[in-house]
Amino acid sequence: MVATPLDKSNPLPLYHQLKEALLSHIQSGEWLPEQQLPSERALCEQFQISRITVRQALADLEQEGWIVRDQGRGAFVSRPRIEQRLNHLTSFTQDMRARGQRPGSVVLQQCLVRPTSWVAHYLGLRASQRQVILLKRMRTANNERIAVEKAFLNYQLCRPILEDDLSQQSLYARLTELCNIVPTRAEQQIQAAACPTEEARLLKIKSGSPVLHIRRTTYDQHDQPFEFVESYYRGDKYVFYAELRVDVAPQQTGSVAVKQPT
Ligand code: 16G
Repeated sequence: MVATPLDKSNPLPLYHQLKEALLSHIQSGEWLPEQQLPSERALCEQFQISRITVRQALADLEQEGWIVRDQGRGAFVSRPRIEQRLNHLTSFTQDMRARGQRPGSVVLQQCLVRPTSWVAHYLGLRASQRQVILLKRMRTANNERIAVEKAFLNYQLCRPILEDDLSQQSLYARLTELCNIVPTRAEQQIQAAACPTEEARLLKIKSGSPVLHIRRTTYDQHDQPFEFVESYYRGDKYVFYAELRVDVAPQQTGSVAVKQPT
């Protein structure tokens, strides 16, 4: 790395200038994901600045998700975030494979439970349908913990899933194979949240770290809801992508009726 000296007459604080300088190495691709950054001491010497300034710049880069710091080992360029397109219905397995990552699951709970009135509402259950399958899984990409998903499945439609081994297989694939359910559309709500304690423990992040709290209701080929999922995705690992288009007024075809004055 060639260190351009920081400009002490610049009104921008030195830590901010250093942060921008380091960021340019990441954004240009000169520093690759997982590559180690120069040590704090090396940065102090190269830029002729104090350790406090270096630490502040690194803390900002870490908070914005550009680097990860490991006490004792140093700072490393983060892996790229996983992007999910919002206009396509995909499974976690498909999302990860599309990015060349190895999907994984740890099944935390797989049992029958009584649905809360909200779950019953989202799944469109009648009062007589008193049981749903709860499938709680930790989702990983290349063995890294990415999300905790709590899926509630319509028991009548998804019965074989209760006994199935979902630690190595895709839920959506198994639903199609075992239950003839083809996930066809979904309604999804995404909210920024502070990670609750239990999920933070599972994801090995600090309680209160930024996460995406997602609720999804997924419908089959007959437009029947079969799953309601509540999940927490690590905010530093996941990005949702949507392509937006302006509404275009429908083209008028055929003749236009002109009202005659009376
Ligand atoms: C995604 C879905 C989740 C679904 C899962 C199936 C979101 C927010 N959630 O993670 O609703 O249950 O895929 O994944 O995208 P699988 O087929 O890999 O088990």
